[in-house]
Amino acid sequence: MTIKERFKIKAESLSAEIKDILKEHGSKKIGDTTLSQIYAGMRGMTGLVTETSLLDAQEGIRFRGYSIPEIQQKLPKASGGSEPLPEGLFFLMLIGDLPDEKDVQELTANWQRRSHVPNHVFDAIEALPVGTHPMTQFVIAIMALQTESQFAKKYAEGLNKKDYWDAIFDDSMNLIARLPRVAAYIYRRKYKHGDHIQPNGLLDWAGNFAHMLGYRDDTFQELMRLYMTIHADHEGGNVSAHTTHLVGSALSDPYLCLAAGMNGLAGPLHGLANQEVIKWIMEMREELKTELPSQEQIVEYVRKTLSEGKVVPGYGHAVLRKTDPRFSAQMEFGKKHLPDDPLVKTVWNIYEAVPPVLQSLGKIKNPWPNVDAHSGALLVHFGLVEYEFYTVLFGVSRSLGVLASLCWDRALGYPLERPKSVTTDSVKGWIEGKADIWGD
Ligand code: HAX
Repeated sequence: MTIKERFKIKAESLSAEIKDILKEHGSKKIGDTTLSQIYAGMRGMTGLVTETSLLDAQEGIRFRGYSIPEIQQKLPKASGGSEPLPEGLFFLMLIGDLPDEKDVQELTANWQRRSHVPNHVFDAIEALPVGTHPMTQFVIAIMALQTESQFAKKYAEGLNKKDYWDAIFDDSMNLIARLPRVAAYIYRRKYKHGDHIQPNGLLDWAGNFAHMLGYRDDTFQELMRLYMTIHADHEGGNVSAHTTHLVGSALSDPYLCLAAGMNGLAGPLHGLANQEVIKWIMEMREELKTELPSQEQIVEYVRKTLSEGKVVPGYGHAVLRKTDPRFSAQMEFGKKHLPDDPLVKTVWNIYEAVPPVLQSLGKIKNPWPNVDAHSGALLVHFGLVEYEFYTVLFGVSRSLGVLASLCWDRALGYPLERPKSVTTDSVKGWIEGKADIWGD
């Protein structure tokens, strides 16, 4: 059975289950929304269904019930490697079952078959000034790829709504297959004088991405497998996942949806934080004129950052209230492969120094590091020092989660998303008992 046939069976079964759940329990209430929540970015408000992963504030992310250490242990690895293959995580998120070696090999081969990038996409990238931020180039390349959308073509021809998922599935698979080539092209164009590297059809998805970026080291390939796995999904409410889902609810095709999600990922409070972390550490080292600042120096620098009205990048989270297990997984990788790297050691010293300072402010709900606090230092070790590119790496990985979810959105027939908004005048009227805040 193909992965598409397996997905169809799973989707039909869940769709029937959801109908039953709603029939019996549809009028039950989940939580009470406060006025503060409406003004404060909907924090803690349940308003979305996302099948691929679930975030616990204390424990961190679980993909279909499996924690990061569990997926590291249970997902198939590349031959001779010890990190999970992102193909396996995609299979798990899409199908809901752990894949075996054969499933993962099939997915690698499937994505290789779909990976051809048409020339006009490279032309669109080449039309931009070379100094253009890599995330801008990435989004424009995704938009240029939109000419390939099966969903858009079939919808224009009059697609039956029960078949939406099928074209969305093919678009999503094609996009995932093509993104590493596009991202590597942007990297080599901007930083390696346009000296491009052809794909290697014998490698897995992340291994081939590392190869096209120009990094041959086996340990770097392992890092890319881990990186592409742990950045893929963080339930549905984060900006990139929510945006992709929201835009998809208008029946925009996966190219339009992913480009929108990637624009959200490019914000410094979300995915761009990974470049901000390395930029911040490099500036600290330069100002202090040392490669390995002491704890006291770091504390001083953090205080300075805060006094300038800036955030400490890589720290804090809207949902998590503990050290991000994605940070811990990268720390373990560092301890295993590069324990003496001064930049990696600085990241660990920051981990000791920063939380007490943030805690002492009394307003930050989570003083602990998130995924972005660690990733850059590992990349720098292998020579990938061009930190403006880091969010593109995050984006290639994030496509796995948000596009698996988009397949589910259409397979389950979710409707247009359209929450109610209010004005402050209407809130004031409601407080005074003069108006109904919920009225139109
Ligand atoms: N440094 C300084 N101040 C911080 C802070 C940090 N790392 N984290 C939170 N705060 C501040 C907030 O700005 C807010 O201040 P004001 O009341 O003055 O506006 C206050 O503490 C309360 O914020 P919170 O409730 O704890 O956090 P939020 O849910 O509002 O925001 C953020 C969560 C991730 C946006 C926030 O912690 C932050 O800006 N962190 C730094 C940027 C970062 O690392 N982003 C990546 C997050 C993970 C991710 O999406 N990766 O892609």
